[in-house]
Amino acid sequence: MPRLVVVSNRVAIPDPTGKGSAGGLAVALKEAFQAYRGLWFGWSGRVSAHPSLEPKLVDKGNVHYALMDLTPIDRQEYYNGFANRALWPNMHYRLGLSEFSRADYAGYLRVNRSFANALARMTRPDDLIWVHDYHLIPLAAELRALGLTNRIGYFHHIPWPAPEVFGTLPGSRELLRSIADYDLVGVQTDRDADNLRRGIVQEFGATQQGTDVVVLDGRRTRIKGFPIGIDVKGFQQVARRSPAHRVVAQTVASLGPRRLIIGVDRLDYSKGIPERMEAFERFLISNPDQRGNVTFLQIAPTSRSEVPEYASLSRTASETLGRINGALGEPGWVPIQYVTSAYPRSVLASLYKIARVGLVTPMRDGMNLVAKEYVAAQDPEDPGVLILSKFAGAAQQLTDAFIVNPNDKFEVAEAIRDALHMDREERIARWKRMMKIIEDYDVSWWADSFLKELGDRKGTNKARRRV
Ligand code: ADQ
Repeated sequence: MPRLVVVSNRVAIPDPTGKGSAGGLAVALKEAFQAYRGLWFGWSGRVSAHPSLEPKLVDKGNVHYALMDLTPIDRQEYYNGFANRALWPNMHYRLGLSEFSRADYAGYLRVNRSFANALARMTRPDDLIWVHDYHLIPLAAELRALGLTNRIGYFHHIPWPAPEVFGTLPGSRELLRSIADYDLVGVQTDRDADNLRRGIVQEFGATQQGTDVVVLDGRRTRIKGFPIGIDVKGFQQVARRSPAHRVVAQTVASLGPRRLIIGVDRLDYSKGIPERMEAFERFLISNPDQRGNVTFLQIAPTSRSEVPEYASLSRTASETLGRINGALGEPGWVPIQYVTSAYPRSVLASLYKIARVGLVTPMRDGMNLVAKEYVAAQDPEDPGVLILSKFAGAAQQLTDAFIVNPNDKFEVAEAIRDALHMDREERIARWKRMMKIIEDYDVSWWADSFLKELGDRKGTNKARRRV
């Protein structure tokens, strides 16, 4: 069995107390690391003025962790700058928010190169290398330039936009070319895969072999959809135990007979949080009989607060909230409850279960795991209804949700009304069909199928592509 080497921007070391809420990728890779001996390489999350060029090594069970520190400038240019201010908005189709700077792009390439240098010294020829997400797109190109011929895979967690959109970003041509240094590239949906393959074919005149493979300068890269899933059993176990947590008890007490609508997202402009509040406002205006009978709880932990666009979003969300609650609230009833804390998974699971409607309306999202968690947490005898944006990758799979366009607040408001009125029989029928898909394509399926295909040596690229 080859060794599995995972590379991601942040590395999640298990909490020694076992109490901490494990990050998404840590949960996703747990079983894969049980099957393979593993190394997980990436940023420690720390900055230091003079970081070592060698990673700090930590051993936990059968996984070795290799942690790199960054300089403050690296963090600013690579992470806050190019990754989160240029690539992230571009890939979420928000061209007006994408801020390109040459210094940031140079910093992004520099960190990728220094990660590749450190990683190359630790790899063995038969290691399977699995790189994660948009922070590290050029990593394989850097590793190949150092002579590595390993099987290298990449999974892209966020949308891959149409070539016409991606092509507006300076540096996009070089990044697209570096995709061809991977053997296998996984994206969330078939549409993303098509966008990426089309980009490489259009930009470089690469040839396509069959549906999935592009060939550029004699190198074959397989590009296809591997929709990420959740740990269904683990999540359901957590949802079944109703925790005696203050937040759950207070939510139940404050609701009384009212029905709950829930939204759970990182505070990010891709998630459509102010737009969702306005859709709920529209619902209350169009359905005055519902005022005082429904509460919308939006949980939105602050993220990337060093990036100016996120500070601006935070202000917009608070202003929208204040305006709506001021205009429509009554003594004893606040229409929208808004909290910016992160909660343990058990609390989220209980809140999902209590909520009659899960409102998941991102403007764009690679997949959106909250949609799947909401469905998995429901009571099979009396499930709630999922309202889901057509622009979330999850909408390609969960076609039994109420699929909406989040740009149309009237459409979302109507979906809220219909969801609240849906009879139990229909709720159960839709829930069962969604649950089947969530179970069939859970997180083990995702990791297993990607790694199996990455390890498959048929059509292996023997030589490196270029100097
Ligand atoms: P995210 O943009 O972070 O992930 P999402 O898929 O919804 O989006 O995952 C968020 C995770 O954080 C969920 O597991 C959720 O439970 C958790 N979470 C959210 N709010 C929380 C809170 N207040 N407290 C605790 N936990 C909270 C990126 C892409 C997605 C893609 C994933 C995985 O943007 O499109 O689905 O990676 O590939």
